[in-house]
Amino acid sequence: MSDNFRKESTVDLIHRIERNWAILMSAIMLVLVLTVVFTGLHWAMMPPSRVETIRIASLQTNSEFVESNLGSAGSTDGSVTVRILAQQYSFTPQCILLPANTPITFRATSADAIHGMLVTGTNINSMVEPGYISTFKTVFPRPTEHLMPCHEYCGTGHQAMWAHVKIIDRAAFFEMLKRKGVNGRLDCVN
Ligand SMILES: [Cu+2]
Repeated sequence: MSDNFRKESTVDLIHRIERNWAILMSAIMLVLVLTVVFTGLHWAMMPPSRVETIRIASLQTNSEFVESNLGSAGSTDGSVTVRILAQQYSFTPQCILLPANTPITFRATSADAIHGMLVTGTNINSMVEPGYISTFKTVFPRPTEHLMPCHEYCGTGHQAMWAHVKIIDRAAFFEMLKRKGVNGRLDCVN
């Protein structure tokens, strides 16, 4: 009788422990899902919207990421597209120049390892992978400056890999772009 009672209580104990772990695991999963929902809605945190591939072999000879095409370019609809190339251990351009109050499209890719692109104080945060183009659309509300560090460990020089993002007055930006001509590309050096 007492043996039987002990067996049952051991089974009950195991069930209770298993149930408690199941509750704990469910709670952890719920917290993680709610974190994703909260950061998505409240901070507009989201993965880059689509997957676009690019051939690495011709990246710097025959693609939109050739050196002369890097930097900020104007579009006929008044928006600006900035193309950025990440490679060990720098971004090109080193200082990105953009206008305030203008729709901006970031297009970035890597020539070697996996890098990251994070514009501090904004929701721009993306991996930059060889063979893929990371795209991000945004509007900067006012002239200011941001740091843009690489946030994916990419090798021994990783900690020195960062760029500046300089936002200037819209009219001044387009005045500079006009002086560069139709295929003009801007960065802070111009
Ligand atoms: Cu890097």
